[in-house]
Amino acid sequence: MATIVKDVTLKQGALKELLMTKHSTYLAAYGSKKNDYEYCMTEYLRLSGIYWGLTAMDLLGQIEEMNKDEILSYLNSCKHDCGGYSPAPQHDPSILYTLSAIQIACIYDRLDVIDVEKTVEYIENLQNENGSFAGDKWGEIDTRFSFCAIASLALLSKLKEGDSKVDLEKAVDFIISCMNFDGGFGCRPGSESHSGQIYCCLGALSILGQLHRVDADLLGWWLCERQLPSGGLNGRPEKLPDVCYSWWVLSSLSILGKVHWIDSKKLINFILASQDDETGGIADRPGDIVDPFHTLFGITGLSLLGDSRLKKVNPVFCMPQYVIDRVGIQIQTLN
Ligand code: GRG
Repeated sequence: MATIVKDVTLKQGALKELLMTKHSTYLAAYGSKKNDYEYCMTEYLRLSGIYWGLTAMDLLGQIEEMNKDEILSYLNSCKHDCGGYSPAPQHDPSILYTLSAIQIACIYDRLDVIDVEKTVEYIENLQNENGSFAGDKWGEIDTRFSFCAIASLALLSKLKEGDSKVDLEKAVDFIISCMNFDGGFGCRPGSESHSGQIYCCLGALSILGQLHRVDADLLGWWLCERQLPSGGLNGRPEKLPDVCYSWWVLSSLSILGKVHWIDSKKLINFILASQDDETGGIADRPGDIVDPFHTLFGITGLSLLGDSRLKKVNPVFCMPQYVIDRVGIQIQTLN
């Protein structure tokens, strides 16, 4: 039976230039339109949204255009007594937004705004007996949360023996138990491989220096099969391409030392064709509506592919490399 390849076609005359100024204008304006429908509807992920915008602006060399005092005061308003952070005030804290909070504080070199001891305690309390992590007090388990826990501890410089009660060995064992026959990883043991989860698992293993437990060739092959004739990447077989996989797939290949296994020129064309030359910003695919999430991952994808106009991004933390250097973290990569 023939396989049907779901894909899009890039238009003749599609954009071929990175619209740096348009993107920074779009991102800087995003936070100032607080009454917009779209802004109100995305409150439930606000703190991550701020991290996406701030990181993209920093990579574009425009971080000064962001309102630092407003951002740090908002960050503080999302802090809970338990040490966790919520996406917005009066929402429940979760490990997802706790990582975003720490990332924002690190980018601004203001880790002093975090109550490190409390936040480490929050993370410790989310670990289960089998090494997995819950995302919040409601208990859902997902390898995304394992990544958030490990990355948060790393950024807080709390990964050394005795720094926390987190059982790192068990954390690694749980991640490995989510590895599939195709070399990829899912959200829980037995779940389908998905590029987003693969990024999380490889990222956590890289931070903990455990990449030898991965079948790099098998996984690298699965990841480079995500590239479609349009040049865009999908997140798993038989799915449409999406600019965000220029991050989830490419960062994973970067950790494995295999970025050259995909056709970078075609991927660059796909990302550039997904820009909006009127509003600025990048969409999931050409012709769709732009948003800060896809704008960040288009830019980070281009940075990983070596676009010299952008600052270098770290493939594990999805933060500017100079910030990771300043914190003093050394990640493991292969080759
Ligand atoms: C520091 C960048 C960073 C992340 C923190 C939250 C997290 C850790 C990672 C998320 C990884 C993930 C699961 C990404 C995938 C997101 C996504 C576009 C999911 C869509 O899934 P489907 O099934 O889409 O709706 P497909 O493309 O499979 O149809």
